Amino acid sequence: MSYPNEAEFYTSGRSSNEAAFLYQLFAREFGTNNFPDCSNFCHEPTSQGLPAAIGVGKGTCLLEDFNHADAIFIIGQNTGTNSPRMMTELRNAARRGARIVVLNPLRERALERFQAPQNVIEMATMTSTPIATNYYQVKVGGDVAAIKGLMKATIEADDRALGQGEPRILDIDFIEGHTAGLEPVRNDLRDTPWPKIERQSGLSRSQLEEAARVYFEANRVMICYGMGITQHIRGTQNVQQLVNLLLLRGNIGRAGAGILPVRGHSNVQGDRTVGITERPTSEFLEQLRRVVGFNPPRDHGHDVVHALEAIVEGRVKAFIGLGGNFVAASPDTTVVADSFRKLTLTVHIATKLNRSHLVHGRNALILPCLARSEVDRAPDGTLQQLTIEDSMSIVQASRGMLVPASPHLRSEPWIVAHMARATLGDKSVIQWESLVEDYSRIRDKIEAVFPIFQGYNARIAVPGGFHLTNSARERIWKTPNGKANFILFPGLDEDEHENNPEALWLSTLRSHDQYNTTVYTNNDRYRGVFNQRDVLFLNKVEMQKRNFAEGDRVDVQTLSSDGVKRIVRGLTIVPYNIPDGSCAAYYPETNPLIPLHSYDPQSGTPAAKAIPVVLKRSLAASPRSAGAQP
Ligand SMILES: Nc1nc2c(c(=O)[nH]1)N[C@H]1C(S)=C(S)[C@@H](COP(=O)(O)OP(=O)(O)OC[C@H]3O[C@@H](n4cnc5c(=O)[nH]c(N)nc54)[C@H](O)[C@@H]3O)O[C@H]1N2
Ligand SMILES: Nc1nc2c(c(=O)[nH]1)N[C@H]1C(S)=C(S)[C@@H](COP(=O)(O)OP(=O)(O)OC[C@H]3O[C@@H](n4cnc5c(=O)[nH]c(N)nc54)[C@H](O)[C@@H]3O)O[C@H]1N2
Ligand SMILES: [Mo]
Repeated sequence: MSYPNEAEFYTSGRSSNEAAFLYQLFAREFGTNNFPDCSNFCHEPTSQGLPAAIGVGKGTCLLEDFNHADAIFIIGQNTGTNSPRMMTELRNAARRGARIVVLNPLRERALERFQAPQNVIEMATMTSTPIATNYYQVKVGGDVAAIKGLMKATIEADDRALGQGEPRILDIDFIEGHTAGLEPVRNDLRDTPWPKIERQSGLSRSQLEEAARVYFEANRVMICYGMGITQHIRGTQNVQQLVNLLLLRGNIGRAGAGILPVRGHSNVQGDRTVGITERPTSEFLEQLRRVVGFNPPRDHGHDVVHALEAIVEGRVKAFIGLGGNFVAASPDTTVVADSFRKLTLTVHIATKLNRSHLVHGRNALILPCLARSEVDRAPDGTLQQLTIEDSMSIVQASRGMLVPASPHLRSEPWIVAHMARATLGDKSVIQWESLVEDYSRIRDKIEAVFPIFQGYNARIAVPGGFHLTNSARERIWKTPNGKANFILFPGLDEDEHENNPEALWLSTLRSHDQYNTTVYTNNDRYRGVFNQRDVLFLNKVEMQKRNFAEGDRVDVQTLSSDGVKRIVRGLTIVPYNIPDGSCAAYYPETNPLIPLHSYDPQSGTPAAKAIPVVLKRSLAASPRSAGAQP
């Protein structure tokens, strides 16, 4: 391995487009494409799964689509806690009579009823708006089966309509004019028996038929989804099955319809758009070479799991983090932390101290930086602007307003530029100092590399910013065959632990009062959990089977065949309405339970939402588990 490839350049998705663009320039001029990125933890199944299906790796919806949809599916996403702004759209849609269908193992309160904090009448009268019209508690990891069930029921209804000479259920014009690949998918659905779908999804045939009816009786349907879909061994296939379902009725590329991956960090999508990728295309690299004047490395680099593997195997010397809390967010935390301590150099550019800063290499730098909300002045005194791109591909500028925490703080772009200068010296062909004197110069470079940013500086001057065009939204399919593709996922996986009566599938979740690895309080108000986080949600049937009572403490151990013992001790049982065979606990405390090798092979996203585990009565003296913290 060459020397530059012994460095890993991690990004957490809070950085602006400007900082992210400079960061990838720095790493590439240094000589590597090692870009583990927090989207690898998150929506990589979207970025990997959608291009083959619809020709773009992003969602196709805009906020205004919520005003036109007749039905909105919310799958594996805890909107009330993690996307509170979207609740306004859902509430308005519910009030005008749109059907809202939820697929989630947990009954998330805000998706059942929502009290709008801005609504004076609701707050004063303690009333609320019902949100979900249909709520289905799919088993943890049961989504492929559930979505196949929805498609099977839709196709069966179409077969009946055809037989009775009634109007078709499938959008035949759209299918014939715009898509390819339906036949094998249809045959596979016919061959997949209902009892198997029921067993794997945890939902009955009649529930799935009812949900399918909502789907095909609606004219315009949106599907929104989150980590409950992506963080699985089959994450990419999950995403593609959602597209299949939408394509059956032409629900992509029309107002009120489409697919909406609900993103996490404010700029996780933008960072990707401006070049943070470990697998750059040759066209992009060629364009970069023309614009910036150095020859970027061509070999593909590391994503998160490959970076982690390299770190654990001792093939890495340096880790640089542009934001984030990489060690705590990672699977197999205990092993990962030990390996981090063997690195030669760790560097963190951060707004807040966190656990990863303490799990450091032999040389360690923590470089505090300005947050985007803080005032950032150019040398000439003017306020600098930064831009980000949201889940709907809207690019917007902002200027920091708050007084910086210290007069000595520098911005992310400034720090990246000066790190680059210090590392690359005069050999560098980039005018680092000049670029960070005025960030509009960085935007000019971004525009020169990526034609979709044409007129960048002028367009962000318009209030509301601008929309990066999305071909699939216009029904232009940038796939190799020029069509929207149904993508076959043949059969259904067997549940490898089905015959183990002890086994449960554990999902790891966020509470209301945390932002990823930052825990603000130990409360999770919508789920009714207060003053504790060391909990395990389990239903009463599974509790009785194991002779557990509310408040009992258990050790949770991963079932895996690699001989490594992964255990988190002393979680308190909280009886909860969650399907049989499933349980849930909070992230990041339970990350030591996720084997590093347990990830979606197509996207590299760790399977944080379905870990096979067994429970043992705990002998641990204190609820804080010894094994849980690195
Ligand atoms: N307040 C707050 N907001 C945040 C964050 C935060 O930590 N706090 N994090 C940000 C980030 S980076 C992200 S990626 C997003 C994450 O936002 P979400 O995608 O909502 O993430 P999670 O809370 O991990 O869990 C998602 C939901 O999936 C459900 N679920 C679990 N397993 C399954 C399953 O097998 N199938 C199905 N269908 N559902 C399942 C859970 O019950 C939960 O409701 O939120 C962002 N916004
Ligand atoms: N088991 C399990 N594991 C998971 C998940 C799960 O659901 N279950 N979710 C995964 C997901 S979706 C994600 S996105 C990752 C999160 O992984 P990360 O993005 O690595 O983690 P965060 O907790 O968001 O990082 C918080 C830190 O970022 C820094 N920070 C915040 N804002 C800024 C900024 O503007 N600039 C800079 N330079 N630094 C800043 C602060 O120092 C803060 O402490 O975790 C993943 N891990
Ligand atoms: Mo995320």
